[in-house]
Amino acid sequence: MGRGEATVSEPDHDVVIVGAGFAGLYQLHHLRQLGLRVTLIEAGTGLGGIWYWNCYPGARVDSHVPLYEYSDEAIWRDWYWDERFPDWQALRRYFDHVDSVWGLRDDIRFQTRVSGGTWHEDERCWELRTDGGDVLRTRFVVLCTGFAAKAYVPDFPGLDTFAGEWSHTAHWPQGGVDLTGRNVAVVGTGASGVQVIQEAARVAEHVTVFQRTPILALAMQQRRLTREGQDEAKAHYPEIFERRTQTNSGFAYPERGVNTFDVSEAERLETYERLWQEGGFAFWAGGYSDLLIDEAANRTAYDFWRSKVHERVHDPAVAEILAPTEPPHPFGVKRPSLEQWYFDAFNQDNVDLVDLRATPIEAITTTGVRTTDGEHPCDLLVMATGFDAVTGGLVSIDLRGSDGESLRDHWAGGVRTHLGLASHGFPNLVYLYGPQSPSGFCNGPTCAEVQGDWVVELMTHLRDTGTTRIEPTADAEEEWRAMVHGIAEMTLFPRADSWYMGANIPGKPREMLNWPGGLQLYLASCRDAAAAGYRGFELS
Ligand code: N01
Repeated sequence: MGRGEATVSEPDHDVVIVGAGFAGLYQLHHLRQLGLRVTLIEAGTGLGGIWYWNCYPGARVDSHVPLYEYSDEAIWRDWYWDERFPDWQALRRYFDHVDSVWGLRDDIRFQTRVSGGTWHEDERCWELRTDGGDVLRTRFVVLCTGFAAKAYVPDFPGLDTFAGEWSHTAHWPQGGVDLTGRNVAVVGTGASGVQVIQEAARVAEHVTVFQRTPILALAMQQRRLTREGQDEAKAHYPEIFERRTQTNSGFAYPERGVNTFDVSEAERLETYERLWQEGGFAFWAGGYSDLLIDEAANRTAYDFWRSKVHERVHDPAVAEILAPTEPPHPFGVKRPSLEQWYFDAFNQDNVDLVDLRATPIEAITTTGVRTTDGEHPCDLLVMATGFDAVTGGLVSIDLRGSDGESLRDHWAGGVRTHLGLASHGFPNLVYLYGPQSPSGFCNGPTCAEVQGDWVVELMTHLRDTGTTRIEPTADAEEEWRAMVHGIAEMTLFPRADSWYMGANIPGKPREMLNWPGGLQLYLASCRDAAAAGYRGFELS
């Protein structure tokens, strides 16, 4: 590759990237600048990754701008948003703007899905296969498929007999589905469910919400943004972008370094109220340091949250299902989502709440959803049932490593990675936003840049040293895995059946799937490894 002394024949590509979201586009832009021959493969017809697929009514990002965008001034200088939390259409326009600045499309193959790949040791290259029957030969593969690339639809009996329309939120028809006047049923109350439910409540004739676990949703506090306001704010963008790389969540909330019981109850409640009014994830990521570690501390946050919901929901019985006295799990260890009028929707006559803990789903019928207390008719069934998150998208590509083992088999007994970036037995393959990396615990664009920069530096090193093979050792994997699990055990995260823990998918090993030690310790580990000549990797 490039300037170094290649020891083996050159494949067609230096790098093939999979996925045109924040991470993939960043890689394409920067790796091309190294003079590498790079192609990006994308299954959709447009840019944006998750924002291409998630086009259900109400889909909008839970991280506010400018934190949720690239830090490159060439991009933000001339870009203006209408809202603090943009919707999927605005995000798609943003990605088109990114393309107009970085000029990416010519190196992207759209409507192409990578179905599998085989490592060829003799030639030190990957042979990737696409669903269209093409083969690409490349020295390196960078998977940027995101943590939510594989939708999960529960195996409800009778789903195939449903006579109305149904869709998973992440497979929403690109042409849209009008909810006006429809009789809508929504299964699932995660981030996707909350958004589609509050939208449906405004226009549908009737909405039935099927809740299994209450969502501890926070107030979004959406605001319109003006052009003038953004012009003023742009003077501070460089500091803001710098700041987000120095936090543990990739946001820019000040990390207070104060524990919950270090302050009086009055001060604590004042702080909670201020964070609540700030909106977004401030209440989650900008509060007391022991929130996710100390159960009693956590309970104070839960009780505050619960009081906010009960203030808004008129029927106390409904409020108790949405926000029970006893927490379903500690606050914030299952991802909270952001809501605008979600809780108010339950005061409307056209919205019903079904508590699946009391009356579970038995089957989908031709005309609706049957629970143990009877049939709930609908003509549009929305599965907001989430994802085989973090690992699902990666293992659904049939990748065969140096000994012929698939990535799926390599992880069958639990995920093994080095630095959440690469796996033993899979040379020249890295994944961004993947398992055992900050992934679901880090603001997406921040992670795309800081983790992405590490990969770009790695590729620069390989190019400059003529290195044609890199693979993590089995020992390094074991060490990283032990560290991820050890840190997770010190937190309250294992206490929830969340996608963070792989616990939302029946049969999936229950384990911490994200790096739980914060972005700073993660970056320090990555940088130390690089400074020590890529410790934990074998290079040749
Ligand atoms: O998925 P989820 P999501 N019977 O897994 C329920 C990101 N995201 O698509 O909690 C009945 O959170 C399940 O119930 P339970 C964001 O990171 C971001 O909403 O397992 N119900 C749960 O209520 C988010 O965290 C944005 O008991 C069943 C729901 O389905 C992640 O994607 C927008 C069930 C799944 O919730 C995933 O969010 C959307 C069953 N058999 C998504 N199986 C924004 O940034 C599952 N459920 C705005």
